[in-house]
Amino acid sequence: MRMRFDILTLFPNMFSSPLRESILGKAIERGLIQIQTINIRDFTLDKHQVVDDTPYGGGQGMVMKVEPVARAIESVKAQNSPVWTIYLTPQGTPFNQDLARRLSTQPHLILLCGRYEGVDERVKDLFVDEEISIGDYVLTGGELAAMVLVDAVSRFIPGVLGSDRSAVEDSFFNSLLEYPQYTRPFDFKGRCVPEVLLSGNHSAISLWRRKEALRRTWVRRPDLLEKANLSGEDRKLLEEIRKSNDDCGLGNADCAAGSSTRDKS
Ligand code: 4GX
Repeated sequence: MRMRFDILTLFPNMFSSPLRESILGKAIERGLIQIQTINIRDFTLDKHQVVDDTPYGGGQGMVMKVEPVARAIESVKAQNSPVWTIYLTPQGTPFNQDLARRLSTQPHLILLCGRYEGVDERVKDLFVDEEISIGDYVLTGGELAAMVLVDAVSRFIPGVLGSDRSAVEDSFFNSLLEYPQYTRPFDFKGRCVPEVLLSGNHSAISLWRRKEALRRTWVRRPDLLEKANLSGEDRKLLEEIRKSNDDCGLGNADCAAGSSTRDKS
């Protein structure tokens, strides 16, 4: 069951490259997701294709007119199938991984991208099911926010990340930040890979990774630790972290000696 995204925008060209490269590009090729852009300007009826107008009551800027947006949304809905309509706005519900997962269960989303001072309020009253914000900052339009949403939601569609991976296993999903990752070379400008990762001792590696994930979360995002599902072992590791004067795993004390022999190449 492929998931469909219809993106309503005044700038459809913005979407051509970002959503068609790499993982999402392959997901489209394989028919797992379908992304269509619809130019709201194509739904104007006047000669000059006007999509905005001055606000009633006065004030700065322009407001997107209700009729072209309404006609664009109705043209998508006319192809029947149930659809959930989202408006991207700083006034919306904060977007997060849980919301991305919930939206991934919808078969068809309409993403409405506002420009200027936003859309006429009656668009939201009559056509929008949910308002979503990707964060507390102001963009020049909803397009980048829509791309963020499509990307994060698509990762939950089975097969999009490939058969051996799923977004459900991501550690953010379990409320912890990720542990540090390394690849070759072993020694880069005197900064070495932690020895435990070369030990071949899988239980020691797992323990180290869990501890570094906990350490990072404790240092950078203590708010996530409150919500995390911590085991007794996790609490013990956190106690060690609190007691130690470690510097987030960035210490590289034993780097110099014999490093070249440790390169896997
Ligand atoms: N998360 N923007 C919407 C137009 C606008 C202006 C005022 C309503 C009121 C954004 C965000 C975001 C910029 C999209 C302004 N709409 N969207 N646009 N942050 O900043 O989603």
